[in-house]
Amino acid sequence: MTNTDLKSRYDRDGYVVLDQALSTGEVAKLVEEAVRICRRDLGEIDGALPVDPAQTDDDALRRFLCIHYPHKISELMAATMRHPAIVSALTQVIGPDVKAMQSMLFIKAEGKPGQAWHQDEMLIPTRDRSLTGAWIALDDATTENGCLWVLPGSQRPGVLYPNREHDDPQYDCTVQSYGFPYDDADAVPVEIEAGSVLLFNGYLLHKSLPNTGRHGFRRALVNHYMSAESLLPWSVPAEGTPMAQADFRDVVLVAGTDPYEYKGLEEVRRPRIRPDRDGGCDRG
Ligand SMILES: O=C(O)CCC(=O)C(=O)O
Repeated sequence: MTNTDLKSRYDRDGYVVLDQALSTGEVAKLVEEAVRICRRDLGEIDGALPVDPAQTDDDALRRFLCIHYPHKISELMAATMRHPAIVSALTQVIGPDVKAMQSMLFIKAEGKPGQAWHQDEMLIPTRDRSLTGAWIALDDATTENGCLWVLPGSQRPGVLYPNREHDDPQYDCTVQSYGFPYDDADAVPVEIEAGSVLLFNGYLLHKSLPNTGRHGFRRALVNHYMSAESLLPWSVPAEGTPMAQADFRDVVLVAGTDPYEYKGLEEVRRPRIRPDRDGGCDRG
């Protein structure tokens, strides 16, 4: 795919697949690292159950639906944020200056829920609509094991649809978008091979269904990026700072320059689990 094709497809559909952007060896190393993370060899994860050294690797993995911010404890996950094939595509769709603000490691063993329709910009609000997700498949992602589904073109109106909590057992505890002018018949499953990357716009409506496979994980590493020119009002600003100046500085520059370098960086987030529906949804 030429760079022009990549950009025009991304602008039209809100997503593009980078086939085999990671090699088999790179995927294997990330899968091994996922085991070390889940065994807590690399550091603590807020909300995780205590480690049981007698557990098999698979059982250690199965305890997690998703771990947020694994790049904080894993050099390999942090390096993968800067993967050249992904960064090259990001500079096509975002621009020359790109920063990352989060990573998520999905394990999603058989029986684990999906995530309801949502737009990532509702959760991570850039000021210039530049939010872009890079969903890296660590296993072949299929409709059976809970691949992503997208509503192509749903990013184009540039509208953030409302959100609500839900009790649908197919989905984890994160909120669900509603009131949008598309329905499930418009949805397209994005089945991709391990090592391929789905790059998608922060306004694109997307969801995943449960892993209905009999055995096996649907692992994916998801990193989020945006233009380094935009402030990111994603956390409560320091006392005395007006909300209009809020700027999340727990970021990693992956391309170009950071015009706000003078502000320095700040550790705001630590690795934590995403609650599974089994563990109850904390709505406190
Ligand atoms: O991988 C999944 O199941 C959901 C991921 C997702 O929706 C996201 O990264 O925004």
